[in-house]
Amino acid sequence: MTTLRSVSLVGAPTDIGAGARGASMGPEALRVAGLTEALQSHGVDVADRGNLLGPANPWLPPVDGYRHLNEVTAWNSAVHDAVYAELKLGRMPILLGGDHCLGIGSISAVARHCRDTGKKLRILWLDAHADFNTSALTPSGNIHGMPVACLSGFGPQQLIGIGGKVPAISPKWVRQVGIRSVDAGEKRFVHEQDLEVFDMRYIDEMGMRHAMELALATLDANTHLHVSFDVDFLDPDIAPGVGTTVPGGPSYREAQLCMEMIADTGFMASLDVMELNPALDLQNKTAKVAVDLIESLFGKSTLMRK
Ligand code: Z70
Ligand code: MN
Ligand code: MN
Ligand code: MN
Repeated sequence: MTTLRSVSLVGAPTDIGAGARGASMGPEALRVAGLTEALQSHGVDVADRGNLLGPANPWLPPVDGYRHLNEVTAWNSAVHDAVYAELKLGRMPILLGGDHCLGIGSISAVARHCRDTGKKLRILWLDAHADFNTSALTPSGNIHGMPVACLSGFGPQQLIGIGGKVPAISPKWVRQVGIRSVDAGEKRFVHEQDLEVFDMRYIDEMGMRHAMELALATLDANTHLHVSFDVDFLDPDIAPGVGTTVPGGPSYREAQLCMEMIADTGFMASLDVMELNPALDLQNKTAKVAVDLIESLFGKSTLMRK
């Protein structure tokens, strides 16, 4: 087990890229649900760095296909710098979102760290959505629907340039799991760019185990595994507290298996926990489920395993 045992929590309290308000309260809800204590109970050294600062949400309509582009850029620059600094210290950053537009800052920092250290990067994108829209394809202008495209070099210069290299990643490094809501133009672009997607139809037919075996195939000791966990990946029955619930997601057991299989690789070196929306939650239920699943990412085990 080579998973880093020193983690840094970085809160990014904003809903600047989302279509609903409230993900800005996500970091505090995860803390209230006991994230630090849960990680410590598995022997993890936890440093809570508190919350990043950034512009307020002006809640304006999109301009040229982007909502709040300048504010999204400011937040992602702050996330990039914070995540990159933690990686340089040899710690595992856990980004507490905040909406999923912040995956641009987080993953561009991880990609930069991988260039510095000669590591291969694999990105596991756990989400109901592909987040592969562009300004021309988006039905909403919400940038939380665009981070995978931006990281792959399809987006506005001010966002795709964060982290110092365009594109920050190749779509070949991404595996998406749990996908069940993709816009029409976005779907064509996913196929054109040949993203590897294990959608819910695949999981229904083949099972979470097989999907994860393939999504985690060909990792080796030189791989940095980044997990970008959009809480709307989960079925709304267990995770109602997200801005965009999509029925038909992974059950509690399927999600646990997914996390346990990631833990078993020992290669996870950075993590995003995104889109938790306490304004839409029921007594912090979704935050508690998220903390429980994060524990499994750190090896909370069954009686059958050492
Ligand atoms: C839609 C869009 C999205 C999260 C919603 C929705 C995107 N494809 N992502 N909730 N996390 O507006 O681009
Ligand atoms: Mn490192
Ligand atoms: Mn997402
Ligand atoms: Mn989503």
